[in-house]
Amino acid sequence: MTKNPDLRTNAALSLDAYWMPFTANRQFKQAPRMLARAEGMHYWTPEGRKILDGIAGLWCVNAGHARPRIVQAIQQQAAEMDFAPPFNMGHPKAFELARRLIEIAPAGMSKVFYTNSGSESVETALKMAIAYHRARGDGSRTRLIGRERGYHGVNFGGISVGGIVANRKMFGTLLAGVDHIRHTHDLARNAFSRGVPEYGAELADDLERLVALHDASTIAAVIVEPVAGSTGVLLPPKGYLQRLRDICDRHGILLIFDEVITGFGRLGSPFAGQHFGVTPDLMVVAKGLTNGSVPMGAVFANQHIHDAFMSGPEHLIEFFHGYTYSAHPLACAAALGTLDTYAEEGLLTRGATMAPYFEDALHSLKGAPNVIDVRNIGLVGGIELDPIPGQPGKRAFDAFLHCWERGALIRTTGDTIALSPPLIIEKEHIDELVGIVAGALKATP
Ligand code: PXG
Ligand code: PLP
Repeated sequence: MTKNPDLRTNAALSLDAYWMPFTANRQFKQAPRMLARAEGMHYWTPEGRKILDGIAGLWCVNAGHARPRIVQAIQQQAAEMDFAPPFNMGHPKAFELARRLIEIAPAGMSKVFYTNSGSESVETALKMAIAYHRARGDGSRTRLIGRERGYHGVNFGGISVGGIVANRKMFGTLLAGVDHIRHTHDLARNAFSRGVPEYGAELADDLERLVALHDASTIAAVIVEPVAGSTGVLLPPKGYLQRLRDICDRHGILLIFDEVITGFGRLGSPFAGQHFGVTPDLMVVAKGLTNGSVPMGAVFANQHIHDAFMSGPEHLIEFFHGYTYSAHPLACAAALGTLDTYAEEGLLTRGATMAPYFEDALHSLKGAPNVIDVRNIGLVGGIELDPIPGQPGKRAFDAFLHCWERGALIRTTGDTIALSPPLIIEKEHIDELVGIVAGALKATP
């Protein structure tokens, strides 16, 4: 390992060129937070400080860091075949991976289309939905429905159906023909719920309002996160997702689940669709697919959607869409190593085993300074704080900085702290993580 130069004294010199994503660049470069190494539940800084990973990197390193099967798979693949063109050509691991993914996916999800990120998966699913209706001769179904506070990545389709104002307001008119149903967050009725909240299934009926406004014959699809992550860990009220499914069925609208965060064991089942017993028509994944090791995303489709495309002359392309790096060999190898690791260690259901302990630990924060809600499901937690008047987001960001200094990596969004640790977490890690968060809440009143 190379020795780290003094990044603080050299800040202007060495940090200038990199324009960082979703980061307060000027603040960061004055006091950079660097990571140099990772293994299991931990990161290490260049100075050798050990940091407990409370967020699985960025909701993606579900099996923990530097897992041997994944490392070896990537190393071997890089030496064997670095790249294979995905258009008109194939390589065995791409097919093997799709077959293995279908085995763990919700029943009915029978085709896999590869991308390189969650954002690309979202665009792919939205295009599939519109093209599916057109392929069936129902070309007036072009409208896409998202949900307020939804996060579906950062490309134009995704921010259009997304509902986070900061991600939308700078970017002009976005995609035409998009509307949104209401979000489900309701502190007045549901604060400090353990698991899914009791109240709010009727919010799914908001889709009926949009059907009445636009007519079902113009609506292609609805996209939601089964549990919304980036917007602050918002859980679906009891019965909500089934109700959404029923309304979609009644009106011939496709239901897309964005499982970029909920996929691959986060809730204690392989996918949220299985956890809630509701199967979508299209399912979007990324992140945990390769344990965060090589960029990769995918869209799962049911047979019916796939078959609607398979109608023209056989020598013609059926779906004019794809990426240079779709089914990249390194990503396929990494994903296979990841699925092996998940299977060998039972990680896709381990979240369910650890959830009760995690839930109790999180809810011990009720009563800590400024905590106005605690939310949890599987191995995801949200701790919502009362904002400092006139400084939204600052209270949670101060807690983030405090945790970083005390040796834990957490994530904040607005004034909510999100915890989403690797699924290999043990009870003592949960105690340590929640203890550090409790300390931060006391220290930053
Ligand atoms: N859909 C959902 C539901 C996501 O959570 C994406 C799409 C986009 O994936 P890519 O791979 O293009 O980033 C995501 C990504 C946060 C945070 O702080 C969450 C995400 C990305 C960045 C930050 O909560 N989720
Ligand atoms: N821009 C140009 C000029 C290209 O040639 C390509 C791909 O061939 C792209 C963008 C898209 O790149 P990717 O397939 O990696 O998404």
